[in-house]
Amino acid sequence: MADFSKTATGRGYNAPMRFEADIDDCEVVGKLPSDLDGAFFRVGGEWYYPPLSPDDAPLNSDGFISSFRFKSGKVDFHNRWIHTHRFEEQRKARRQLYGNYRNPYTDDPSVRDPLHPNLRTVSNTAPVVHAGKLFSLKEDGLPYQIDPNTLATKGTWDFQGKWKSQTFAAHPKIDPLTGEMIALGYEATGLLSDDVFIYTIDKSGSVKREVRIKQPYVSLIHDMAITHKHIILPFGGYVTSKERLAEGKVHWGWDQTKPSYIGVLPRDGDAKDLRWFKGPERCMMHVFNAHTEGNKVILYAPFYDSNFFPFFPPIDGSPWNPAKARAFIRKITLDLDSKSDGWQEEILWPTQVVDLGKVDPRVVSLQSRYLYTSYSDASKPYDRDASGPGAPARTNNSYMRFDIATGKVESLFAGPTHNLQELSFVPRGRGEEGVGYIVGVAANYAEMRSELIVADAQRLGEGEIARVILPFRLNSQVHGVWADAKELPFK
Ligand code: V55
Ligand code: FE
Repeated sequence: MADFSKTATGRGYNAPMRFEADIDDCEVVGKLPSDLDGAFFRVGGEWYYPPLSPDDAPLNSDGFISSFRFKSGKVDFHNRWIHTHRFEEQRKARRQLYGNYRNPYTDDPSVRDPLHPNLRTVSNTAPVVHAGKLFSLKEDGLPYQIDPNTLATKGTWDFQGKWKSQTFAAHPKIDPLTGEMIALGYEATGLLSDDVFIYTIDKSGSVKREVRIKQPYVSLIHDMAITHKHIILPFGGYVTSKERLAEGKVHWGWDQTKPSYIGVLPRDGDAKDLRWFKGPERCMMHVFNAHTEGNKVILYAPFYDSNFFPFFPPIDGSPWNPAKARAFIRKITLDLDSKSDGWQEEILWPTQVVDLGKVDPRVVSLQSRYLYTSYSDASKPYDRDASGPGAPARTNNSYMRFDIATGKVESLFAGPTHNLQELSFVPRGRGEEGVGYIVGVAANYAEMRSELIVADAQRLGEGEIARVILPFRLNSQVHGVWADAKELPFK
């Protein structure tokens, strides 16, 4: 029942591991900083059973969470499946029951779930920590609350019944000044609906505001940004329809004729105060940060020129174009005084980057100086021959810090058989932006194992401080987050 040999990632580095692990006092090369007290949580997908169809998207794999708990210069590791409704159902049936990515019409006939997206979510996208709780998120369902010590799944969370959207997108933003979490759900009133609900949740975790808006067309609003005054809603290109779901396709296809949009909503405003700006074909997945300057909103984001995901193919039948799936560090200016509905865009650095960016969480919503992500430094070696099966043609071999003030990049090369996943920022000290650590997982294709890199965020050019060695491969991460010991009830 669990034959993975016919799936794209059935063998080699990305083959599913399908086991949970606990390692006390992991192997460390170098010396972990003794002031690291907290945990790095990472969420991604791992197929428990192979997908029913070869056309399914890898983003439909079952949610899987890991933690690296740092304390007193030591680190413990844990790994767990997220026990979603659907995970439990397939485990009971001892086979895959659920069909294509966000298409309930492709489920096994034995699935009798009502058409509520929450029963289908795999919760495989991002961890978030707010008001003393840890959650795992995916944009098609509600958050699942996770025990930060054991990683056991505690069930879905609807904010004491005050979260009315059926969905909760994976990239809420936490305002470092107020402790509020701004979050949204799209397709909020059901599959294919154009309703978007936007919430402000106060620092104690209670819903304080709700704004209900309509989207110009139904599309994934994957990420969002906040400033001290505005909520920013970028989306574009991906489309869905009743017809494509009836045909059994994955939820999204790419429509190159569709404009991109960026919504700007005042944080204290209502639906009538929302302004949509319109732009060219763009795949708007993740943001770095945004701030408001007078009557302008400045957004830094590594958007792609066009469709990044080959498994959400163009709806016109044309082949996916890798040459346009390139992300750059973009500065987007939205002028609220302007009569036009366009925006200004500037590419700040000529080299392509990975669209998984971070800033120091203490400057979210404020003017920031540093942007962090990874990229493929072509001047560095890649030993493909020493890398095992499953190693890609090109790797993301370096972390980078981009200095907005000077345009300078400082980078850290992870190694000749290494591919970096998303990094996270660990704040340290009294609040000065950029003071802290960078942590993130690297795939080591030669050793067929995962390694966690710990680096000084102000000294990337000097190389890492320490590397945590796991004796096995980790699933591929989508997103991760650092939680300080004070933020969660750690044992
Ligand atoms: C993304 C990830 C998703 C998804 C939609 O990175 C978009 C973008 C891991 O799931 O469902
Ligand atoms: Fe994301």
